Amino acid sequence: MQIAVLTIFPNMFDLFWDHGIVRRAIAGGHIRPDTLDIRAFTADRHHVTDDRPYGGGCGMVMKPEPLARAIDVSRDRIDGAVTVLMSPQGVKLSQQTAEELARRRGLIFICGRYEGVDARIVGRHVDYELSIGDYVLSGGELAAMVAMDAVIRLLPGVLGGAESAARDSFSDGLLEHEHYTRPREFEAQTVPEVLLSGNHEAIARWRHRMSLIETLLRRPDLLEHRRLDDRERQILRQWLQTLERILRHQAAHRPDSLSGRQ
Ligand code: 9D3
Repeated sequence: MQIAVLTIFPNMFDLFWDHGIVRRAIAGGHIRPDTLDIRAFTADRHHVTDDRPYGGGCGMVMKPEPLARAIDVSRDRIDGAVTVLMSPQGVKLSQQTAEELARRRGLIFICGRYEGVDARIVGRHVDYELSIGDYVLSGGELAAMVAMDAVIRLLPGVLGGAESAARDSFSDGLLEHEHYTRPREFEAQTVPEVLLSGNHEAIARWRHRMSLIETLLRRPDLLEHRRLDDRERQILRQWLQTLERILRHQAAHRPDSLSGRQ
């Protein structure tokens, strides 16, 4: 996959391309990155990329002409590319969007700065408008790195066999179970006995239970939107029974509070 990034801060991407899985993806020929400096597509002596907003107001707007030229050049270099504008007004990035982008032949990321980019760029030259969440960044660069990282690790062959197998079995809508490594005892806390047992089936069952309870406690919204299998439903029913037993005991001890008042 060819990936172009359009930015006025191309150096910000040097470290991103040069580390970890992203670097491996480049070395393995899975992605071909291309960082383009929007400033290089300006036509004026001072290489100006922003201008004052029509209608007044504070802040500056990214000029359309350099961006349009940079997008055209990127499109010529990458056939079948879609353009992705990183912006606070965008659709929130999700794993599903990352999977969709990972199926494209090429991607062109546009990193906004200032108050935003001229609306005529968004209307005519942008296929996706993506945000990475409801908080304010200083520009689209870090957001583009987040989106690219999510996409790149999904490309076939980028993750090692074990890593991608783990992903297939467990990116299925549950949070991960907790993890332990040596030593067996750390700050007076021991590793759960089952993990030392060597019983792989028992370990798998324990991890599944832990994933389910972590998800229930921290992200109940994930369980509501997910199909539970038979075992998961049984685990939840058991917890429900335990909770009901506890509440019945409470009611028995405090008959006055049976009315359901909170
Ligand atoms: C004061 C109004 N702000 C709009 C919500 C102005 C504004 C804030 C931040 C305009 C641009 C920016 C720069 N942010 C991004 O370019 C950005 C972003 C973000 O701020 N949060 C989450 N995702 C993204 S993607 C790009």
